[in-house]
Amino acid sequence: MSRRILITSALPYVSGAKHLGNLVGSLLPADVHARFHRQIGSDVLFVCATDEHGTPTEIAAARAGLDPRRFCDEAHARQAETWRRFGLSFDHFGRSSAPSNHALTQQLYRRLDAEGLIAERGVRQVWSPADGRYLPDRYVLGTCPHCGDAEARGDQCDACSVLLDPEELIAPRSALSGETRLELRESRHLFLRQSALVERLNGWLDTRSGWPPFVVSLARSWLTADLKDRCITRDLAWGVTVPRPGFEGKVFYVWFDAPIAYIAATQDWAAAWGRDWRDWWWGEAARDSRYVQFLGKDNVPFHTVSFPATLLGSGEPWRTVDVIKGFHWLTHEGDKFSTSRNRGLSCDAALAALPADIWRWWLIANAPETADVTFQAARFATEVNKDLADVFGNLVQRVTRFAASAFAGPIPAEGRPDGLERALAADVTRRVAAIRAHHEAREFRRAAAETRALWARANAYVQEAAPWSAIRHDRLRAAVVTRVALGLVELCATVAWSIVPSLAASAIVAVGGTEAEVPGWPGDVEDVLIGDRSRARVPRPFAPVAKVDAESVGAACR
Ligand code: B3M
Ligand code: ZN
Repeated sequence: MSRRILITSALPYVSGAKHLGNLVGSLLPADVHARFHRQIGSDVLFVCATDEHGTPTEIAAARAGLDPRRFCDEAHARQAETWRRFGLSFDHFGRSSAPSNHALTQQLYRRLDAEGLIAERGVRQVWSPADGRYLPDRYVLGTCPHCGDAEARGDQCDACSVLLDPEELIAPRSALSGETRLELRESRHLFLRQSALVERLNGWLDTRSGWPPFVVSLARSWLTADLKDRCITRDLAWGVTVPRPGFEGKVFYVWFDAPIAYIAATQDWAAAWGRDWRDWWWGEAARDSRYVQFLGKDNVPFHTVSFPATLLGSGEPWRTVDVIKGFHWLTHEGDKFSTSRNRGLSCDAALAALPADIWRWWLIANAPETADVTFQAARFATEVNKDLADVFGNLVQRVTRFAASAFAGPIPAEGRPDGLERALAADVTRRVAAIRAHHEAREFRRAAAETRALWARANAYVQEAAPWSAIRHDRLRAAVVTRVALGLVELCATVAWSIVPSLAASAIVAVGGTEAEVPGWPGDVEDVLIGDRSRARVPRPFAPVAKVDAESVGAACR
C-alpha cells in the first residue's frame, strides 16, 4: 500500500490582495511537495482553505458595502482562481466559515471545557461609541509613550518595536473613524489555559523530528513558564458562535477556529469522495499517515502552541502534525511583502506579467528556508533567463529540432550506446536520486539547485556527443545520441514537474514522452536513457521559453 500523507498550507486570509510572500512562504512549497509525493506514488491529500473570520474581514466587508458572508463568497472565489492559475493542485480548497468548521470548533471547545482547560475572565477593552464596536488593539492608534512616534498601534509601535497595550498610547484614536472619544469597558472572555499544558506540549515536541531548526527554537521559546493563557473569544458578530450562556453575541477568536479548518476541510473532502477523514486525523486509523504543515515563521506559535494545545487538551485521539516546514520571509528591497502596506508584488500582477512557472521556479529555487530572501527584479530576470530559457528551454529546443530535421519521423532503433552514454546513465541515476532525496527532505532550494545541475549535465552531454556532426558520417551513432538525448530531456522535465508543471508537461510531449496527469517519478533511469524505453520516440515542436525583461517586472512591483 502506498504511503498516506496529509499536506496543508497555512490558510490565507480571505481579504486583501495576496502577494508573492503568501505564495512562497507556504502555498507553493506545499504544492511542490504534494506534486512530488503524487509522482512517487504516495496517497496524497493536499488541503487548504481561506481563513475568513475576524475583525479585518468584518471591516473589509463593511468597506465594500457587503455583509461578511457575501464578501467572503466573492473573495474566496477570486482567491481560488488566483491559486488555480498558479498551478496549486489542492485536493480541496475549503473555507474556515464552512458549517463543518463551525461544528468542529464548538465541539473542540466543549471538550476543552470538560477537561478544565477553559477559564472565564473579565477583560478591559477599548469601546468606540462612534464606531459602535470594540476595537482590537491594532485598531487603536496613538502616540508611542516610548519614542513619541504618532502612528503607534495599540499592540506595537513599529517605529521602536516596543510591545504596547492600547491604554498606554498618548491621545488614542480609532483607526476606523479617527474618533478620539474612546472608552474602556469590561467584557467577559474565555481563555484556553495553555499555561497548564506547557509540559505536555514540550513532551510532544520532543517526539517530533525533521523540523527546520529555527522552527524548533521558535517553538521552544514559546513553551516556557512564561506561556500565557490565550483569549479565544472576541466581541464580534462574524465568526463561530460560542455555545455558552452569557456569550451570546460573541464569537471564537479567528486563530482558534482557523487551524481547526484543516480538519474540517478534510472532512468536507472526504464526504465528497466517500473517504473516511479519520484516516488522516483520528487515533489508530491515522497511525500510518504522515502530516506535514507548511507555514511562514509568523504562524509558528499558533501551530506549535495553540493548535496542538487544542488537540492534545481535548483528551481525544487527534492526530497532530509530524513535521512543520516553516519559512522565513520574502522581502522586497529589504521590506517584508505586505498586503496592508501595499508593498511588493501581488499574485495577480505577477500572473499578468509572466507565466506561473517562471515565478514558481524562481520562488522555489530561492525559497526563504534559512533566512529572509530579497526579491529584486533584475536578479530575478537574470536567473530565470539563464535557468529556464538558456539552459532548460534551449536544451529541449535543440534536441527536438535536431531530431525532427535529421530523422523526420521515429528515430531509428538501431545502434548501441557507448561509454559516453553509460557514464551519462550512471551519473544521471545518481543525480535523480539526489533530487528525490532533497524533495523527500523538503529541501526546496537544494532540490531546485540539483535539478538545474541535471539540466546543465544534459546540455553538456548533447554538446559533447554532437549528433549534428555524427549525422554527416555515422547515421547510427547520431540515432543513438538522439534517442538518448530525447530520453534525457524527458527525465529533466519529469523531475522538474513538481516545480514547473506546465513547462515540464510541454517538454515531455515534445520529446514523445507519455502524457500523464502526473508523470511518475523515473524508476529506472538507465532504461529511459539506454534501455528499451529509449526506443521509438517521435519528437514534436516545442515553443521556446520567452526571456523575461527586468524592467517590466520592476514596473509590476509597487
Ligand atoms: N491566516 C495568517 C496568514 O495568512 C493566517 C494563517 C492561518 S493558518 C491556520 O499568514
Ligand atoms: Zn515607539
